[in-house]
Amino acid sequence: MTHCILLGAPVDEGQRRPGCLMGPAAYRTAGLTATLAALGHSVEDRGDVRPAAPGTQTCANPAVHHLPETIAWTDALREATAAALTDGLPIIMGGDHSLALGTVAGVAAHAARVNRPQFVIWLDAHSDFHTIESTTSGNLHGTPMAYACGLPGFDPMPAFPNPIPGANICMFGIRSVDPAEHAAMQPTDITVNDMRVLDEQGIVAPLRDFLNRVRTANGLLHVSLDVDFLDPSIAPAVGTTVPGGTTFREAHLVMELLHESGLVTSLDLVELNPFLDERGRTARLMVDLVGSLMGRKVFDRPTRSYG
Ligand code: 4U7
Ligand code: MN
Ligand code: MN
Ligand code: MN
Repeated sequence: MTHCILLGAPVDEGQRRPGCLMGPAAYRTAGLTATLAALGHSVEDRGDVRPAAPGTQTCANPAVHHLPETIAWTDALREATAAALTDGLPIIMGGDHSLALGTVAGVAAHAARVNRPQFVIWLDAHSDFHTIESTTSGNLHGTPMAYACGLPGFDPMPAFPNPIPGANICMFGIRSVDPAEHAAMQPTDITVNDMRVLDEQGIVAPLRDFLNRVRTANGLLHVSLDVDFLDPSIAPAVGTTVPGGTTFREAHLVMELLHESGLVTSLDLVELNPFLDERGRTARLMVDLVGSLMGRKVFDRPTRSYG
């Protein structure tokens, strides 16, 4: 059984639709602690992370907003995530996806400390591969993957500790990539399983390939789950809806296979905007997905060779 550490990250500054700051309260209300406890895990809710007062950093891109606030969140979440990793499995309850600037930096810092390679699985409609210089929306929730890869163009931010090689990153659910992101990803070794790949091959084979690589390398595996990975018809509580997302069963299957792999060491839950939800259904679906990730199943089966 696992010691799960809940960290609230009510980050709203990385995009322009107020409401993601209500995410941690919605996960608590939807019963995340009880769900994990019912599966036999111990749960420690460390409350909401509190950033320091923002500084005065600026950048050349006039579209960018809330840069000092984002840097303050990045610093606070990097430290809180790295600290939690020494004690258990951190589950970061967001908050918009700019929080991953901090959480992924925290897992990378921990990986360097324990001398193991860091892997990331990015479940999202978007590649989030803008830099502070390239973003045209100015919404920094579209940047964390490029930051984690150590791309230039993040000057006002703290340097990313120990950038993650593209070969250690696997994306699923992708169906919205801006031209600048596409160009920036081209030279990398990131595995981009866009929706076309899932339609043709299903989700099992590409996921198994990646999990086998994580296992062979004895890597740490961070999962970043953006609500818009899911089709908006089942998960409406998100600011950036993109049609053609994953189904209920595809999403649960990813979580079930991740559980069977035994490889997951940290998890982000991001982009839930409870203000846009329908009677809590998206929050409950996200909590149920965490249940599958942490071992809920209908029947016990002998563990198969799914990575
Ligand atoms: B999310 C976008 F233009 N690429 O940069 C941008 F399409 O965390 C969207 O994945 C970013 O939800 C979405 O604003 C960030 C847009
Ligand atoms: Mn995202
Ligand atoms: Mn997204
Ligand atoms: Mn979004």
